Amino acid sequence: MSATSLAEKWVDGTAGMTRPSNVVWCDGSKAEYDRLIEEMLRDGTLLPLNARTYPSCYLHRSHPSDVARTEQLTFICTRDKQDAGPTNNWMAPPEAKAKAGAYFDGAMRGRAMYVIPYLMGPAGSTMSRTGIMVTDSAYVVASMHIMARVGNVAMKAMRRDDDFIAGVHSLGDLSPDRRLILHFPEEKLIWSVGSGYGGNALLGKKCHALRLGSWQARQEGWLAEHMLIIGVEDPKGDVTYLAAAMPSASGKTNLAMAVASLPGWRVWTVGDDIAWIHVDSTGQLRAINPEKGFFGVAPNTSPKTNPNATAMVKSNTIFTNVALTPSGEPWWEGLTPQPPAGLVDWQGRPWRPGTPAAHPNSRFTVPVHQCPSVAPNWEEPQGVPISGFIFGSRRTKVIPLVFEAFDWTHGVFLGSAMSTETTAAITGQVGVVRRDPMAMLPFCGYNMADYFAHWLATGPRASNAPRIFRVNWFRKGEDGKFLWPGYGDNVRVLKWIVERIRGGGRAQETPIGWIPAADGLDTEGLGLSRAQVAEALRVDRGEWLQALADLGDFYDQFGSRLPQAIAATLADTRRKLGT
Ligand code: OXD
Ligand code: MN
Repeated sequence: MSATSLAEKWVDGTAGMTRPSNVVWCDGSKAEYDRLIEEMLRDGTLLPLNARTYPSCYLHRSHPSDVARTEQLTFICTRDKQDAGPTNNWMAPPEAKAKAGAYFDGAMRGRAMYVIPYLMGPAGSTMSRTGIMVTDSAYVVASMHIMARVGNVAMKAMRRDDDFIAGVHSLGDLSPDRRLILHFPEEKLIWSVGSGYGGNALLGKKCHALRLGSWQARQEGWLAEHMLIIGVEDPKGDVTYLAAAMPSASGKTNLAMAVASLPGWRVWTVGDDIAWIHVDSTGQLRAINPEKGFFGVAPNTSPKTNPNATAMVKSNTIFTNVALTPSGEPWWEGLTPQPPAGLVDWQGRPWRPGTPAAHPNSRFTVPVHQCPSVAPNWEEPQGVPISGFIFGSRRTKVIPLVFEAFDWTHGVFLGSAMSTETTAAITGQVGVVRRDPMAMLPFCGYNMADYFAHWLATGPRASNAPRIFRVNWFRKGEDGKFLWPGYGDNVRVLKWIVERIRGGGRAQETPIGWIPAADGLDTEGLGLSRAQVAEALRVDRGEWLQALADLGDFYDQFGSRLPQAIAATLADTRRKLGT
């Protein structure tokens, strides 16, 4: 059977369930994108923005109850519940299919069903993978055009006739009561119904590239990670590539395109959200960005916090749930110090001060190549060589600004120990501390204990395993103010990391890892006192012991599946801290 015919057969079966009025195979062309935009401008799905200052930019307003990922409605549907593990919602595949099948039944009646063959990763890369998704949302098709490589390029990349992840998406009736995001890793299948929100509906992104991707990665011996990829260039012109895991809406896009505050230093952007990482035949870890666009959080993006993003969203961008100025420009909190007069809020109503103008999880969708800091080699099929991993989270307490793991196993432990304060990227309470190992809690498609084991096994396969670092830009002092300025000054931390990787960088040993020595960080011109830097880097034994007790409880749920090396490293750290 040819590749096309197996895909066609699956598409026919899906149409039999959803019963669209017609089926449209997408080719990924500009003409197709333009047609979709026209159609959405006509039916009000998109509003035009100021054609002079924001050419080819549009605003989409979503249903007010469909604005973020809904983790409580997201399931891993494996035959054996243990394979999904205790950190995932699980449903037995037959039950999941029966439930969602009822929502999908005839859901596309009167609408077109678009078939989108898409490639995650650069054309010509052995690391890239194909997906074929269907959807009844033109907004999803246009967004997929920006976020993935759509059309024949995807079909051509298939290695076998069944070498694709199949995804079914329908807006359904957009009711949260009839919304499910289901993953069937054993069948390479995704079913998503009842949401048009990017993280739930652009199936190439979280569903394929992370949840099913991580499952495939474990089987095939690679890593699918919630990580940005950057090249850090020093004043001599040498570039060191790093991959960094950070929870949603915690400054990942800002770091991915940071403008260095240090003369001669520069950050090159390869990706801002997902990294697929392989050990090559020489033992070098290499990463590709499987995506072709950014789906970034708008609020707080400004010429100060992220000048590159502010510049790149000035054309060919789809905005979702931002506010609108009287001159037809997008606006969000933080873009300018004062809100412009006459704002219309994200729901299309006159803005009332004291209420959000843009939704806190409002987004921009924009092609990667528009980023002024895009790395010249960002689409290199063999990927970029990774020399260091960074695990970063949002913690007002406990976690120092930066420290380095003693070795690979200790670094995996530090990643597994990550916790963070929640943000508006997920539906639910904002600002509560939750465990988020490697920033993968919502995205690991299998038992997280097995995921830790997979990480532990990957380092020794590398001829020169990357160094592992932990960062936290969000620590606050007694006065409730951030201890570190963040943004472009984070490059000062990257400088220390690069120095450490190259065998330099002054550091002192502590029970939790290597911390920059008093003069280790380049703080010249920052105006920070020595005491403030010391406070940002301080290891508080009491806070740590409490945090490690909580970590122990988290690990307990994995039972005997938790790798022994992780349990041993926890015990070792406790002992060093003086219990
Ligand atoms: C994202 C997320 O959209 O992590 O990248 O929620
Ligand atoms: Mn993300």
